[in-house]
Amino acid sequence: MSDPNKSKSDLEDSKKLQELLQRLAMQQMDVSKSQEDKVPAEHKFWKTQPVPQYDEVVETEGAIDNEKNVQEIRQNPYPLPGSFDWVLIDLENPEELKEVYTLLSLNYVEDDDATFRFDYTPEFISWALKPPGWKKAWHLGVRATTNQKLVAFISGVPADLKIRTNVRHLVEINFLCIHKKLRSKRLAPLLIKEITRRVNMEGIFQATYTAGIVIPKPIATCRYHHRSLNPKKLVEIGFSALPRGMTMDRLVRRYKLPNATTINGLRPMLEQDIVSVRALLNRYLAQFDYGPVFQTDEDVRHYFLPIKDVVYSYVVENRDNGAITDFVSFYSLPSSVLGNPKHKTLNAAYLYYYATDVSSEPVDEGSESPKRSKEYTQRLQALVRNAMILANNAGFDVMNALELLHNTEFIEELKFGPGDGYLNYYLYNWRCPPIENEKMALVMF
Ligand code: MYA
Repeated sequence: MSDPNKSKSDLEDSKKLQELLQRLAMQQMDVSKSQEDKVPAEHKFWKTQPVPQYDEVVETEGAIDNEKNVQEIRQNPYPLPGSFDWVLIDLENPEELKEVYTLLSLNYVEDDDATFRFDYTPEFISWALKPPGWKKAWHLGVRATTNQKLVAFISGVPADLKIRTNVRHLVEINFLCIHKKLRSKRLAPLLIKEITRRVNMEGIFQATYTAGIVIPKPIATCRYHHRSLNPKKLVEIGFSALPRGMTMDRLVRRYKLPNATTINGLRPMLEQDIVSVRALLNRYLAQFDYGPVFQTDEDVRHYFLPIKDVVYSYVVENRDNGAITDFVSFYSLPSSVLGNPKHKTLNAAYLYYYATDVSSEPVDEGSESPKRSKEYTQRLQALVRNAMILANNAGFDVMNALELLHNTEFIEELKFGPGDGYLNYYLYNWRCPPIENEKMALVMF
């Protein structure tokens, strides 16, 4: 006969042990205190997937599961509970695009206090999910059988990612969303398994994705930093607080920017710049351990040619010889301000990719934190400061930047402040030792 008390205490012991292991693993991973409460107690789903578990010390790099032939892959969709159906969303159809927009605008990522919720526009969603090589098979939805309402979504887009010395052709998974009324019913694992199957059917076996939550097992964790452009509005909506002893006037003065840009030859990127921008970006990004490789001009055209209210890109053209020496970009991702009587939308610009021909080689080789040349640091500061001026002129309230690339070269100097948010980076079916923030160069939406 079983002893219910004993089994309870066994259960508690094993739970405690697991929590301890997780805590230890997180210490190893350097997960900050504020991240700890984002870690669920156990991972019924993720422990079955080809990802390293928290206690695995990853030292080698490579696939976890072997690649399969198409015939070995499950041919039929995973069954959904009775009242739901899989659908492929046609994002070229404005009505279906609107349905995805509505699902996300009401149910996608919120901050911890439910004050802000991402409000990706239809134009943005269409841009983000239809890069060269996109597939409708990877725009996967779930509809309620009775009224055909779209209640869940997950997407993948093809990408080429440099992971240390390898370049993998894989998918970026994003926009996983389940209607608020259908949460905690284990629908997410089904969406993930079904998109995995559909990606595998195309001969791809790795994915990268980012999330605010901690699951097994991040390869990097990057903090968000915020640079106020419209400090008064940011205080009014509770995005930032008026520091003690500071008046609003002083705060406004602290973040004031000029209207005119300061770099000679800085101008919006044009069609004619695509080839040069591609070369410059690939050259610059090659120094990082985790970042995109732009394989074709079409990729660069898609991701960087400016689209109003979506993506903003600028080049610096040398007026003597016409060479493109620098590049900087940001994208527009508004958030709904929830329950504020005065403001409905927070207009946020997210720093995207940048590149320069000024050498970023450390000038004091061997020291623990590499110091780069003054010329390089000043160049990055000027580029991002000019991006801030342009974002401010375009009506953005804040510029956000992750702690990756060489962003620490300008974050403090340009008055970015550390935020509460962290973004964890993951790989599916690819072992990879942890990567330092300043070797990370992948910016996802
Ligand atoms: S990140 C953005 C995620 N979206 C949101 O945060 C929007 C608001 N939230 C929701 O819509 C729901 O809460 C979601 C979970 C849908 C997130 N990534 O159905 P459940 C695991 C991975 O009961 P729900 C983005 O889009 C969770 O740990 N797993 O939960 C990238 C648990 O598993 P386990 C997640 O709350 C997405 C299980 O799901 C996430 O109703 C990358 C619970 O399921 C998350 N963000 O729904 C996806 N959140 O028990 C992975 C929860 O094991 C892609 N879970 O802890 C993997 C690669 C696939 C392709 C491979 C190709 C080769």
